[in-house]
Amino acid sequence: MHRYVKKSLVLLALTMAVTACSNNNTPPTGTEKPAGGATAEPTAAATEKPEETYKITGATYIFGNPPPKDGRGQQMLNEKFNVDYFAEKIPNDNFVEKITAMVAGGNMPDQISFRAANIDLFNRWAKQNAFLPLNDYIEEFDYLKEIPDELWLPFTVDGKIYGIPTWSPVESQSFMVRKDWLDNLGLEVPTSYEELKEVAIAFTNGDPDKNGQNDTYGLAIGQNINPTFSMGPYWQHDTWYHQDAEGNFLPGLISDGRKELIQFFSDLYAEKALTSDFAVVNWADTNNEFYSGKAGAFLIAVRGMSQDYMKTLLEINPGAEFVVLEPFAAPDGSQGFSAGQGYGRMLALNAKLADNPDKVRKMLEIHGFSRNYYQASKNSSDNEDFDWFYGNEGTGYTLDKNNTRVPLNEPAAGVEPFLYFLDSTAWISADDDAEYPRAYSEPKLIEATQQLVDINKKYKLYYPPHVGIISPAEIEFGPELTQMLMNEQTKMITGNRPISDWDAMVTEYMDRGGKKIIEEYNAEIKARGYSDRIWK
Ligand SMILES: [Ca+2]
Repeated sequence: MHRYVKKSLVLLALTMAVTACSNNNTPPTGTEKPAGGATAEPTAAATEKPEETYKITGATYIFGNPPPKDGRGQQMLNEKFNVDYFAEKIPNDNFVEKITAMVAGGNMPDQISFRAANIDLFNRWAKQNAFLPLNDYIEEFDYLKEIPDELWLPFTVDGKIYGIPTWSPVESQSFMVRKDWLDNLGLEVPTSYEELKEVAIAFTNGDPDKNGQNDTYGLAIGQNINPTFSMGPYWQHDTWYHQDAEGNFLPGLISDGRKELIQFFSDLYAEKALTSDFAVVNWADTNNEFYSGKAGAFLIAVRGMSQDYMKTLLEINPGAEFVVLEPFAAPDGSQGFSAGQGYGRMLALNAKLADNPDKVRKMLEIHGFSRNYYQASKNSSDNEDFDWFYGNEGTGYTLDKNNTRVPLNEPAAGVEPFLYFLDSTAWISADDDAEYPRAYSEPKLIEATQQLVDINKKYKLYYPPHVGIISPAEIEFGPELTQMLMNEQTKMITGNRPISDWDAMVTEYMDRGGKKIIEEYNAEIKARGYSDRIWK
């Protein structure tokens, strides 16, 4: 009872403090710095004493150089939240070594923001109770309540949630096809592998660029059978979609869907309708096959596309047009793509904070603020949180004619507060517009990106059960087995091993550790409570 009352008061105080911060347009006192007023008078009255100035330590990784220790942005952060806050930004190359020394030596800071790739370390330390369970706090903070259930799964151990995911797109990639080539040959946009095969062969034999030369082909593909050309999780090699007779999920790389896809590639290889020396072509050269106007189909993602590559292609083929493929209907009736893993990093808090819940709340308040999403097309210095975060218009940034924020300083100057947060990745919720096409200026790339965004809206995404699980057997055998499967499947595509050997290949995988990997993954999947496939 006592505890409940105290918690309510603190919550009330917190709400009022936050309100005082965000409604700076009506400062009753006329002071210059209402945003610094985390200890506004009503708060003090309600809690009987001014808010404590917490010292908050943290560690994360950085590519490039960290900002200077006591820059303007750091001082602004400390003032605004009434804290002594420090996020150590460790160069990425040393990050794992350094946090391992911290945690193993009992010197974990108050919080660590991990890379998604560190999920094995995260899992190990979560199981060793190094982190604070966050379940109760999630109910208190709107920014945490906004995170969908499936994105908590990777950070959940025995029902306790130890990590907060940072946003990364769930939107799937797809594949774009040269629409001008389809039109030149009178072909429709393919909606199945059978149709895609016809298109790829026609692109190889039908002179789709109408230059009178036999100089084009279908699919651009490189070593390790990349990109995947998987048109749904049924065919996807790096997801867990198929299930065995007992209901255990299986890795896509040994699935029936993958076998169909390898047969498809094998058929195209025989027709010279995919990159002929793909087994030894690296990623840059695979890109070049498409962006030099030779191949007619290649990968597209919602972000991270190279505008320079696209410009190169448009110089060679000014009339190039692109159509993005919708997912194909699978033999089991499903139609849609797999969701991206949906997190780029995760935040964990030190278990020792269990006896200091108010400090935890302060940390979460700051973390929540750092995740505010400012939609680029609506950038405005009138938005006081935006203006503050980026160091004030005229000092930290200006807005160009497209309303895009242009920084006025190098990060090394330490002018902007956002540099000093442990993490400054905005959380873009399902209801927000991520405005992916705004990343580009080339109209045809903008248009293709918009097609992919629209397709992602049109179909449900599959949320696979394995995300975030790294089993001991996977660590021991996984990389070698994956390479073995890639090599054998490459041989099957090029005709050096018959596809009728598929079952023998799967048996070899199972015997060399695959069986153990599948058992361990499924034990974790069951412990998470994931049973029926999640599409949403
Ligand atoms: Ca030609």
